[in-house]
Amino acid sequence: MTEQGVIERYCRQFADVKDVSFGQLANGFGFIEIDSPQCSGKVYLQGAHLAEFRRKTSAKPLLFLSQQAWLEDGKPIRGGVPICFPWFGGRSDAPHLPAHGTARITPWKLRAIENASNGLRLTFQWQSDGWALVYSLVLGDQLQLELEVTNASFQKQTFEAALHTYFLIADSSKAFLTGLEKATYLDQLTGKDCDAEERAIEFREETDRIYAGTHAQIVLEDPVWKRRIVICPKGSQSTVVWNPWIAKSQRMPDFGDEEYHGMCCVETANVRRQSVTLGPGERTLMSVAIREEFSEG
Ligand code: TA6
Repeated sequence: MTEQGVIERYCRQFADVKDVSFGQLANGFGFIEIDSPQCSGKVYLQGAHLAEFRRKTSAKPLLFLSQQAWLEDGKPIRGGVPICFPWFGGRSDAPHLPAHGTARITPWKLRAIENASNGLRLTFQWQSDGWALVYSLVLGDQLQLELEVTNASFQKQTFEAALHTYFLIADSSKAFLTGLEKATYLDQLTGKDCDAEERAIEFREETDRIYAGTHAQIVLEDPVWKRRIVICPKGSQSTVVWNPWIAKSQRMPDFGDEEYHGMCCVETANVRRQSVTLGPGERTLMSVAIREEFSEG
């Protein structure tokens, strides 16, 4: 249960902030709603989880959220932008630990809401296991997400992180990704390292790949809705691309059997061989700017 007190405190603390309201689901799961001239959005306090985002001039929401998503304490939310930290995927050395780490299934503290030049900036913080994270989201005509990680312990530590972004698309069999043509990748389904394909990424089967290397710009082309989603990562050495396709969709209780048609994940990350090691007190930043372009006609 998100403490009732937390929501009431935020309501008082941010009473003068325009375009923002706080609420709780019937089960107490707390959230912040944004409704500004540029965009609307919804962020759950658990995981500082951006679950919904729609630019006011866009015909469609930017992010996918499963119709069957769990919205309850301690459970991951299937959609939006889960923050995977301090590890990515399952832990083979500790299989009892939650997939994708603890940050996405524990409460974050809302530290500030400010009017930035490019939108409303929400800043959250989270501390655990010798890590101190500051996550800021700017919701405006574009979406900007920035994760700052500090090693708050007295010894060297290594982490993996991913902004596990679920994008809403019309038809995954017609959408395609450009910008990764020259990147090698680890196929998570086979465990094999693969050469660059030198062509756009299309979805015809379960696709679960970790692309290595820095990428200036990745574009998710959605020809049906005539939308280009332009993804500009910084401080990210990995990009994860995922569509569960048929069989995996049927195995996920919090995901509809047919929902793979309308989504794909393009994740700004530092994972596996691109995990990050920080000395005591060291910090690092990973961010992504996401904008939409609609073609006429
Ligand atoms: O990012 C791709 C991936 O690692 C897939 O292997 C799949 O497991 C997906 O994440 C979802 O993970 P989750 O723990 O949210 O079900």
